[in-house]
Amino acid sequence: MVQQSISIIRVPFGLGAGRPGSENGPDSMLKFGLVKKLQGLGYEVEADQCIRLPDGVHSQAGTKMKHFEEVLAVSGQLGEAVYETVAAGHIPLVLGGDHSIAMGSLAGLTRHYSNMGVIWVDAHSDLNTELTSPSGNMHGISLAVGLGLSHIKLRQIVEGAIPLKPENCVIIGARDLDRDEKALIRSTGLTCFTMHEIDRLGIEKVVLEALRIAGNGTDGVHLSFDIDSVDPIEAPGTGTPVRGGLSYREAHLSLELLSESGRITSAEFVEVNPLLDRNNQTSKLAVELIGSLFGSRIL
Ligand code: EXY
Ligand code: MN
Ligand code: MN
Ligand code: MN
Repeated sequence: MVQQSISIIRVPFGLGAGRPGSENGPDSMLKFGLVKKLQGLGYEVEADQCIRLPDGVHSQAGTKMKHFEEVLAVSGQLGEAVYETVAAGHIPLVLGGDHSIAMGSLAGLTRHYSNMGVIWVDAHSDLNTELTSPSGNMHGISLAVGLGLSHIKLRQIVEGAIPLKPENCVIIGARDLDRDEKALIRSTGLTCFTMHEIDRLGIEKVVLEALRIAGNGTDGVHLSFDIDSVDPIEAPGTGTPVRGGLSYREAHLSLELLSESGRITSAEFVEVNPLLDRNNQTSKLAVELIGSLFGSRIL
């Protein structure tokens, strides 16, 4: 990590997902020792920012994308908070909440960074658009919005935000892709290391290559970590689990390598759903993984 002061931004919002519960993610990660862990690693930590759905925002019944207005409203608030945080010289650590909030993170960050790389660790690619989404859930379109491939533009969420460049975006851990997402990945030149590539190349090679791609000519690299990238045996508490994910050690090594690179300038951890968890093991795992990203090591 490049700076020594972390500003945690809680986003207790889950309407972008298909199942309730991820709105409880931020408090659960704090409850299981996140602040103490980061302080123990030598960081100054602020955790007072909390982004809530503004009053009076309601979705139009009958529209294909569910809770569209609420997602845009939360993303706008989050985007401003992330922008202020990074402009003030703190590392934004966003805690979700479902993955639709990434639209806000990306909007706020691209207002600050003129050339930002993204490493998207996820069982999914979140590359559907309003036209292709099979579920109407907004958490399945957030990277498409970030890349400017959706009708929703980042600049509508935060003034001055700009689209990501596919040549600086990397997905790691994908294993559940829709037909239209596969077509988009092939046509945009974005790099996608599915679990097949991870099995064949090994996670170290994949992460180092992801860092080269996301760091190539960029002035910031954002990590968007969806906990469903980890195998459901280790991370059952999430709304769209998919078998055959990252092992416990693959997840930790990924974050240890990202940490050692010194290139990660912001991060978000999303889709932790305590209502679906087993003995809070997913919340506890998320706290451990964030610790690895910020320097925790075995020895
Ligand atoms: N591709 C499916 C959809 O678009 O509805 C599933 C998306 C799941 C998204 C989760 C957050 O990663
Ligand atoms: Mn401050
Ligand atoms: Mn996701
Ligand atoms: Mn996912």
